[in-house]
Amino acid sequence: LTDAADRHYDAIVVGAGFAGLYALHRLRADGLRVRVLEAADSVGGTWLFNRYPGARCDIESIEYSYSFSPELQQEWNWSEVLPGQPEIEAYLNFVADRLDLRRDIQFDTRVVEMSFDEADSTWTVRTEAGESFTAPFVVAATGILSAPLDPGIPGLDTFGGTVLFSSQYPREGFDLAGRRVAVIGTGSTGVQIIPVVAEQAEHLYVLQRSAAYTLPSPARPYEPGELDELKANYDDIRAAQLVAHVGAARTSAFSVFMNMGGFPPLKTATREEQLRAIEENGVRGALYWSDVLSDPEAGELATALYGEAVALIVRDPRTAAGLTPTYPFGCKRPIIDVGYYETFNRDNVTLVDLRQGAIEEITPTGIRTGQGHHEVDVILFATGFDALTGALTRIDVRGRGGVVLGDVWRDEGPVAYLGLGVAGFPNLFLIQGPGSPSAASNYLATMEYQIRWIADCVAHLRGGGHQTIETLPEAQSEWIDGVQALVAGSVLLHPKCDSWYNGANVPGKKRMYTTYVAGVPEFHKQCDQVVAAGYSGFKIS
Ligand code: NA7
Repeated sequence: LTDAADRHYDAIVVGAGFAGLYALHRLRADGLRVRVLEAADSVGGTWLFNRYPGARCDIESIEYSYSFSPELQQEWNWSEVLPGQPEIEAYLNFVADRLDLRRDIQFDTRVVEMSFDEADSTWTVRTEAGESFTAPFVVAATGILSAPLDPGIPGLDTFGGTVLFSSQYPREGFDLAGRRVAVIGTGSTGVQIIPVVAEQAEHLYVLQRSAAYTLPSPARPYEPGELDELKANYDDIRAAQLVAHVGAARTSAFSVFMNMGGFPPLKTATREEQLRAIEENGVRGALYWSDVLSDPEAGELATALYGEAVALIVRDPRTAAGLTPTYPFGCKRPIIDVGYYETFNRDNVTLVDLRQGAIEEITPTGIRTGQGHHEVDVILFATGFDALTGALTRIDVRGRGGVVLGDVWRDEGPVAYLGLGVAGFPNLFLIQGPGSPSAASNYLATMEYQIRWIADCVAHLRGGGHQTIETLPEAQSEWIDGVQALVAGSVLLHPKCDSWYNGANVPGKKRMYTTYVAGVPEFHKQCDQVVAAGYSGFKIS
């Protein structure tokens, strides 16, 4: 251990994923002494841990990448439109090397406690190994989907086979050949895993609690020369990205679902027109009508038609019915897939629709549901995350008066101002925290914006001889109320929609929708205005 003076920094960044790496680079460029603390042994964050078979981004590589450096943009070559996990991990390693970031990152260092000392306006950050670091500023680059959800199924510790988590998949991979595998979870992750595992496993049981709406993915390799052409126009691509509602103007899960304008309403379509739509367009034909999101009755018709479209692909009628959602389309994050429904036509794949009988327990040899016992060798959990807040509630974060951030979020729900600051926690900056566009956008667009915002703010404070910036409680309440007003009356608040979007996927978490849906450009404008008004809504001391 070095002595205390050596462990005092101008800023501490927690996490070395996309956000942490850029925060380090940007703050260091301003002359700050920065230390990044990272639990893993390498860079990558979410894209290091989620190395499960089939892991792939659902936003185009040239937009889901750093925009701050023309050199990085030109030097890195993406091979695919929607990049796979290995390529993103390699990209982040390239960036870390190219910008010489590793010298300021301490790996294998899990932060367990952060407390703010009011006497000297300093954060003390403690690690699992007992080290402590101090700094006036902390950037929590801890990720929005980085705290895996414990599925809490009784008997898991008695299981004699192998337990895998999609979000902690073994680095060396895992040979599934000849094994009976259960995948639990059919969100974006499960839908990606299932077709790949089906090809490897002897038998795959898909344990599904809620059926997904998923549309065919536009994933493909770039054509020869295509990337060069895109790179030649990178300035235009980035400019278009920044004015796009979701922070991505090109191919993405959002574009697949949003390019539905210009179609007639489903409610007035004849039966022949409805059937023709699904025969010609598959599942997409059930959803692309203009009234599906705005009119609940049209939404119900669309769900039924979606089931008919699934039944055109999946041969076994019972399986097709099991794959039909029972909640409205549009209230969970869009999912795109590669051969998902076709997978259920394989002889070695069985759908276990948990709506017909839930999981009761895990036994030494498998999983017991209300429908019987399924003998398996491997259980692979793709059960999601304690999103947005989970990474920070797992750290003992104490602000003014020793108030614990986890307690605030438990009692008030996930609150923050501009997704950046929480009242009572001075000089602690969140990235894409509650009330930011996070889930409804390309994470990278606002992440980069926020880090520039934070760096400028820190420079402003240091330049003016100020010690702290702190969210005002009334500004926070007003912001969160505004965020919720944006979705009032929309399908996003439908009571049947339990998801990480509203916290309902985590037992005991306050159900609250805190994603900003007025769009990335508007969000950035609002944050700019706060600065122009002298950091309105914050108290600077
Ligand atoms: P999600 O979207 O939260 O999906 C988790 C899935 O796991 C979902 O199908 C859940 O069913 C299911 N789940 C969770 N707990 C259980 C238990 N105990 N038993 C059975 N099934 C369970 O997480 P993902 O990782 O797929 O995706 C997260 C985001 O990452 C995604 O939106 C993209 O932005 C990238 P449920 O629907 O709750 O009934």
